Amino acid sequence: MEHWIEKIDAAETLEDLEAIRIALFGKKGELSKAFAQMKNVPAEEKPKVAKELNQLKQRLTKIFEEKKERLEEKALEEKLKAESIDVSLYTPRPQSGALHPVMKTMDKIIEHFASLNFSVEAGPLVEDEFHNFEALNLPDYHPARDMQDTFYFKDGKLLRTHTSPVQIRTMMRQKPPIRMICPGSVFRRDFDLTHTPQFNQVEGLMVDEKGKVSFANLKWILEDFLRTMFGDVDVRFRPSFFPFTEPSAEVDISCIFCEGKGCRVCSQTGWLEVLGCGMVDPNVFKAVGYENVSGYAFGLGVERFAMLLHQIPDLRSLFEGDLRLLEQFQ
Ligand code: 2U9
Repeated sequence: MEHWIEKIDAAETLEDLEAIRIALFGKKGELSKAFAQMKNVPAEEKPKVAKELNQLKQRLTKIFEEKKERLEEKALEEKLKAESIDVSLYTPRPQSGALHPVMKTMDKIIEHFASLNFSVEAGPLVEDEFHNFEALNLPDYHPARDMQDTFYFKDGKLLRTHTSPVQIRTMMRQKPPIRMICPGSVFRRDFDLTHTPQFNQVEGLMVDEKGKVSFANLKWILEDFLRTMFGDVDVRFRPSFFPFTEPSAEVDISCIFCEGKGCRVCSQTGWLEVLGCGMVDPNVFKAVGYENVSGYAFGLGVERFAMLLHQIPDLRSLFEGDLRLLEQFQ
């Protein structure tokens, strides 16, 4: 039986030890066989042999249990080692998202006007000819209503070409005074280096009793806004024409790249065109049933603002979804 002590000692794993347990202590194991042999031992020797056999069993059991304990400790140690987490190890940071520069710009514009108590309004992207054109003094022979310029549906509805129908809907829903902006997507059949079929506008509208809203108010509001957006710039108003405003103006800021000296971005003029505006045409007020009111309106393209603010040279990069652009705005 002494060889079992060597075997137990040589066991390297709990599996080795389990095989020994079965072969030595199992029902058909070596010890059971030895006890079974007791029937062949002469009666007078039985107490002595039985005593020796029991002592042997106790000794082997003790050695076995001690070995088992050591192997269990070793297995636990190995398991802990394998499962341990090194908190000092370098792990790459999870990629965090970023707001698209167009949305960042939109938020900045909205925040400015919201701080002046302008409400922020929204409306449907799919519009009808009345809200998108007729009510805005765009007669049906106007080129903007051509299939060439507007996305029409078969039922005569269309994708709004500006956010102005939101102002029409707001005026038809509410009484003056109105002080609102409407940011959102607009759609035009135009696709080249400087135009995309979908882009974003923010338009503004202020309406109150006749005489209460003047071109001077419009000038102040826009100069204040443009200096919030672009810093210490000069602002100039150039007479222009829009069907929905009279008088109308286009608004320029002194070039933020060359400070008005003349460069490639401003085509050597020293000025950058950023806005259109004017006093709301009386025909627009007639269309929504307003009387004895005056008001101003303005409109801007958000992509153009984003490009100027972040010095993005190519409009198309704003629409490509390239993560390398977004990563620069984290
Ligand atoms: C109502 C009445 C008047 C909104 C206006 C402009 C001038 C304008 C352009 C800027 C760049 C469009 O995105 S762009 O191409 N917009 O120049 N928008 S006045 O006038 C309105 C709007 C609604 C009821």
